[in-house]
Amino acid sequence: MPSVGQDLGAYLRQEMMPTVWCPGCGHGIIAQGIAAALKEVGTDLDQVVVVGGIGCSGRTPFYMNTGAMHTTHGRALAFATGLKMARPQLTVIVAMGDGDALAIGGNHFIHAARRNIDLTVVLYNNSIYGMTGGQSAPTTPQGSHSTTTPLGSIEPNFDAPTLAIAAGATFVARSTTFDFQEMPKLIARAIRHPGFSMVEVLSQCPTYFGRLNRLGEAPEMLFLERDQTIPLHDLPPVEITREVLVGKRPIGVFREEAMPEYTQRYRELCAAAGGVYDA
Ligand SMILES: Cc1ncc(C[n+]2csc(CCOP(=O)(O)OP(=O)(O)O)c2C)c(N)n1
Ligand code: SF4
Repeated sequence: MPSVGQDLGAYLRQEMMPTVWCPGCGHGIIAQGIAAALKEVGTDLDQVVVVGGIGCSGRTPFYMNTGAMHTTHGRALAFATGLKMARPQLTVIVAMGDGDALAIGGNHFIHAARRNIDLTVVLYNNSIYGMTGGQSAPTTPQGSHSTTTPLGSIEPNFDAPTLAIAAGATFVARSTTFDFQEMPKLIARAIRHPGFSMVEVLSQCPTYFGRLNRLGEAPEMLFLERDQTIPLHDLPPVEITREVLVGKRPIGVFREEAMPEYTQRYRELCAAAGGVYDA
């Protein structure tokens, strides 16, 4: 069973510690979750590449004992797509902030999902732009404070799983840093899934989101994650937007479906055309 807190030394670059993350940041819990998921899946680490964009979350590849790509803000999926097309045998995990994935990189996100290319996005959702000082993101809940919404955001926020499913992602799940036992299992399932997979992990940024919204320190924020979410299987089987019924965000697996995968279809196309796809 994968679990944060077990011995994950072989999966992390010890020489890069300590991390740049603030004390209490949820990003370290998610990075450990990815490490635990890799241990569970058992893939040779030489065959794994973790790709990151820019942002606090984008630092993740620095700490994983795998291949690493540190790319540009919002473009992590474009780099990951190129890598997967060139080397389809690799396991490619994309560590993305909510701003990275759904703001500047929103277009890459929906089109990677639409293609059903075999990439695993781990979406670090701390409801804010962390690295640049707490600006609002498309995930900032309506009414919440950020440095760019000092009176409270007037915009509705994106629901990442709904967006991913609508775009065509074939494995879609949500977890939290509070659920540190369950979260690596979902990431492991996503890695095993042969298609575009996304696990959104609700994470705490005590430095900006917590402070600007007076939510307390990291432990209080973790308890809020617990109190503001509900396991999917505890909900009535209606639409994904059922969170409006209970005022809580569902956690669990929203979609898991086998569909033709992009690099596979590309290989078949090349073969049918008599060409060579030699990756
Ligand atoms: C093209 C471009 N625009 C803007 C920036 C500045 N920038 C760096 S990180 C960041 C936001 C990071 O927020 P998020 O992606 O949510 O990640 P977090 O830091 O919260 O983990 C921004 C706007 C940049 N690096 N590149
Ligand atoms: S600014 Fe927020 S997201 Fe960035 S390291 Fe600090 S706590 Fe984490």
